[in-house]
Amino acid sequence: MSLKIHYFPVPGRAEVARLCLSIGNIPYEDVIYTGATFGEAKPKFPFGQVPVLEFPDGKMLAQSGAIDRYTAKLAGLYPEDPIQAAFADQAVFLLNDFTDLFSSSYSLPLEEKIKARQDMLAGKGGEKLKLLEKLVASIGDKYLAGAKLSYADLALFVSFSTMICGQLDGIPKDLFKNYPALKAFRSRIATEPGVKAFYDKNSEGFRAAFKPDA
Ligand SMILES: N[C@@H](CCC(=O)N[C@@H](CS)C(=O)NCC(=O)O)C(=O)O
Repeated sequence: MSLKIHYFPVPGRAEVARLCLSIGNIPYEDVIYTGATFGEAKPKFPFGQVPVLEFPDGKMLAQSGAIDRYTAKLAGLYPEDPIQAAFADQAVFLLNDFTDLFSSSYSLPLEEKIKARQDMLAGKGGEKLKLLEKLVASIGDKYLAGAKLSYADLALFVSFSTMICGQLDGIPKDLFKNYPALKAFRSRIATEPGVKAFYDKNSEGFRAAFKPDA
């Protein structure tokens, strides 16, 4: 019996954990839901939402932030040095400040969604992207926390790749044209051997944009 990740057939909030387990060579199984099968399964999840990580004994862990850190620790992708761990978390929390700005737009009708996202990118979202650009520029061609890849690099990579996939209404594929450090960082993390191996095997849908040259 291996770990199971319960989620939808998209990268979304499950992708960092999938990448961590894959890079760490830790066996896991994806349990994928459609709208209808999720409705049936919803009551069995701790907080009625996914992603959920199910342990071999049937225990279930919810909240992507907890799942990401746990799987990163299993895979050696959560820094052991408390200071580096804090810097990894700092980058992820700044990223969350940006992605949280999107959450209310998902349920809007198409035209309102596009407008809300464009306004957000021109306002508060743009301010967060500038902060992310500054942070990523400060590490040069290194990693966000210490001398090696961590879950923070993966979290930013997943989020940035999703943003430029061209399938999110109101978010242009060239979002990073004015953010050269973010663009270069995304491409660089895509070439990390474990990341590249994962997307060589998984390149459908949104994941076509998770390649180095996307
Ligand atoms: N804070 C939670 C949010 C989880 C969440 O919003 N999950 C969504 C999918 S991305 C969900 O399950 N939506 C269906 C529902 O709420 O019924 C996390 O990060 O795991």
